Amino acid sequence: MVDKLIWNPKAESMLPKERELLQLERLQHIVKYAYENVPYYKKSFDAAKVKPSDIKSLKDITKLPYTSKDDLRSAYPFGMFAVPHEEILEIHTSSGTTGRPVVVGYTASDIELWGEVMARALSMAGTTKADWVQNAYGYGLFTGGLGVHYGARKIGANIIPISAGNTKRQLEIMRDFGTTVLTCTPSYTLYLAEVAAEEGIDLKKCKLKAGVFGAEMWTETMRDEIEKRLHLTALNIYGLTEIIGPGVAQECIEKTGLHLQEDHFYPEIITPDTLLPVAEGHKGELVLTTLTREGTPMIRFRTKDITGLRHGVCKCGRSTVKMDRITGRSDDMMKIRGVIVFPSQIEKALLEIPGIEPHYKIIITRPNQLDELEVHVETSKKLFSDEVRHIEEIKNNIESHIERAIGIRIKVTLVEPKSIQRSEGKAKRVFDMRNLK
Ligand code: DLL
Repeated sequence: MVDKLIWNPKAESMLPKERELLQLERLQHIVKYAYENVPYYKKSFDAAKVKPSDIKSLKDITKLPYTSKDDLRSAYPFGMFAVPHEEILEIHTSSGTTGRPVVVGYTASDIELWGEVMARALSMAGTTKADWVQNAYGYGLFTGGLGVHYGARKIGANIIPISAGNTKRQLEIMRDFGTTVLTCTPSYTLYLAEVAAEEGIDLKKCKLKAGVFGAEMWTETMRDEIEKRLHLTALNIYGLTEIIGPGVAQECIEKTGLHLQEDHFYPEIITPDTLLPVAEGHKGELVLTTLTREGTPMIRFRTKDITGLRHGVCKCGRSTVKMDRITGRSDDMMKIRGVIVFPSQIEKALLEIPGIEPHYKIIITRPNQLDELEVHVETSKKLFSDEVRHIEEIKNNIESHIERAIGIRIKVTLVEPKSIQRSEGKAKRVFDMRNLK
């Protein structure tokens, strides 16, 4: 049973008018602070001919220039820092798979803020002092491990700081210590369930009640799969290194969107092409401004994540704006023969088919100047040992199902159970071979 807990009712259930006043006060402060302490912002505001004193209402935020990941990379390593190094307590970096990593710094007050938003997030999953939180996000420069750690510590829960990996040990600890809250990437949960079955560990008999899963894209169908296999309530957590790490937004047990901690992070949704705001409820790219960060304040950071926002009071009692599940990134959008396709559409379509395992990879190639998309998908053991004719039928069925979902026919290859590499952290599912040529 997941309790309905609100960690900070004053902040999370505030009247919208009251919150807007607080946001404006904080926005005016952070814009002036960034302008005066980070040369990058002085330069970019001056170039856009905007001064901190021009921010008279929340809408005036649109006068400010955007900040992109490339801007942050150019400032490598410490160009975005607003305080001297003596005041920085901790450093984190984005994974930096392409190019230089983004470096962010946390002052004592930023660490306090991180603990606060993460305590709010874990409370949405019913976490109390009485819980055992098995934290299987990686500790280190990645923000997942320490972010959850600070939140669980603030709540006073028992933290099992196991970090990512060591799957057999994770399961033994889960069973022997009586873990109640599991935190890791959604893809890792499926691997845990798979190894549990091999090791004869009955997850039904474990004490798991909730999971706080994020750091990568996942779908509603994946949630159903995880809940069925791990016997817990699976909730979505969102965040990014540039803003704070995990804790920017989190789902409550109503599962109707992620509450965004908007007294600390101010959200906007824009159309990536025109950079203009979209209407309430419509999807676009999320842009975030940190209202209270001291170490590395971010003004209008373009996250590239695609989502929509909805205002209103939730059944849980929180009044914070709700963000839809992320359906893709404006930069992982695939354009196949002129059609825009997001990996999440493929995942959703795949998992609707019985006998298909939630393990897949998407491969993009360009054999004759034309993009080709191929999906490798694992089948269940039973299905794989079936007659060739039957397998061919299933393959055609999947191809047609995906075609109905995305509008074009792509190639599907059924592969042996367990042949697709499992991940302990963020799963890599899209392989764009076009860049390798
Ligand atoms: O992934 C922070 C985090 C740790 C979030 C643990 C949740 C749990 P980065 O490594 O900087 O930070 O990656 C940030 O991951 O811009 C999204 O594209 C993606 N992402 C994060 N959470 C979700 C989610 C952490 N719930 C990038 N759904 C973001 C979809 C997510 N994508």
